[in-house]
Amino acid sequence: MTLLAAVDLGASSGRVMAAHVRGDRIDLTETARFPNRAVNVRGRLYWDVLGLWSGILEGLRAAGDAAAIGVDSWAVDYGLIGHDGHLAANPVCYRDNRNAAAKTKALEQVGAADLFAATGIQPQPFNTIFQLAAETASAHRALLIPDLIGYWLSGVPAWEATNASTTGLIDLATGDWSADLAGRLGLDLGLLGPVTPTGTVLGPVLPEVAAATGLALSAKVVATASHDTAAAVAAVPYEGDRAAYISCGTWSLVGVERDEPITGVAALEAGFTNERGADGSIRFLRNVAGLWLLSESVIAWRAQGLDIELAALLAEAAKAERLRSVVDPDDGRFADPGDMPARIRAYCAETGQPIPESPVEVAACVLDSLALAHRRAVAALEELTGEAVETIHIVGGGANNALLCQLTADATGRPVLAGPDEATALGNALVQAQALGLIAPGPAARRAVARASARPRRFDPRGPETPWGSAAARFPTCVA
Ligand code: LFR
Repeated sequence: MTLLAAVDLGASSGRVMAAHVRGDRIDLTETARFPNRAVNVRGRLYWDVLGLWSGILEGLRAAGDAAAIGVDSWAVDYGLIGHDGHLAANPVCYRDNRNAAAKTKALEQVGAADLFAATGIQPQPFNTIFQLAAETASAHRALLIPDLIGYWLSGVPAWEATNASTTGLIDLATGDWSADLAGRLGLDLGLLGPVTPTGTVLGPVLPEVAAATGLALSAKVVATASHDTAAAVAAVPYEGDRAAYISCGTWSLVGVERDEPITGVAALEAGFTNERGADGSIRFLRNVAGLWLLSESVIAWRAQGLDIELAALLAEAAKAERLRSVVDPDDGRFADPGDMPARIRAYCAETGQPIPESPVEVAACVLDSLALAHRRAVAALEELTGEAVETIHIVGGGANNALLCQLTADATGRPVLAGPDEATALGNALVQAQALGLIAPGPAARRAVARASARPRRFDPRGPETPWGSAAARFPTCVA
């Protein structure tokens, strides 16, 4: 048995998992979980990266004698490092509003279709390319969040490939930073170093990290699939062909794996993106606003003094009238942190639907709406790839939300296989295990271990899809 530590940072919480590699399977135990939420200071949304670092050190201390550590997190955000090697500015959250104007300006210089054709990345305001265009601080290096943590752990700067692909600055043809795009947008490529192949062993932990955590000086830091979605997709326990995945947490990332990108205007307009997978494959997927709508609602209710218990709320929402009111989760108004129930009510009022008042009604509306958005994305996937989707794997925290899994099966008319819920940490550990030679290389060997490590729970559609089809047709923005 070999012990690895998987550090997995999400937009609402971070965790450290001890991964016990036992030949043909990996068992995970959580050693620390700590909250994460963007912090608003003078109108700018920051991440509390130092709070995360403290949580990581605590989790590593509790993990014991790990042979290696890998870090994954949400994509696109970065920390700036000065010439002295220290943090030069606090990382800004991708939901900060500095990006929208930068995106508009950049798209005037390089059209959306050209940008998409060159990089395969859906132009979204939060892409690193637009964040760098909006950046006011100057620095020596920009390190994406997992690379920043990896640098603090090992002293070695890296630009891991799966996460680098999400920046919107990697040329699809070369797999390297696009000097052309950087030149046209006036971005300093000197901030970025060579793209680091996924699974590179960066080196041992720094002595100060070993001292703070009790890790051995020989413990290695591995550049795992550091984009959380890439890590989750690396651990999908596919059981057959023609399966799509939904990596479901703050976001629902709905997609398939492919050998080749799809960069035509239809994919651009349908909101799809082509990110790098752990083995250099393409993760062709669409970002659907996910359980963020629910988690922000819970925060708003608790701030109002309501005593909300999530499991009880979901149990009631399961019994609520279905499809009473639905919203398009991807409507821009839901993107910023804030009072989600109020925004949902405003949307329903504007569209002439019954207004969800109680938390149960709001939760039912959110879950029906997410299931509909999953349906829309799966339909678009089939159309764009020309390949049928027969099964849907839901992985990540959303796999524990039985109601969402059932509604997704109902709305899409496809069986849903739910789990593993810790797909991201599992994928993180699987890629590390391969880098250390504990598991044979390649996706097939990795998926065999993923299958042995977690048995998915199956949800079959309960009835005809018809009501979902007509609910989707209620909105021009929500057509299936
Ligand atoms: C999911 C995720 C998505 C990315 C979004 C923003 O956690 O990494 O893949 O588009 O967060 O970084």
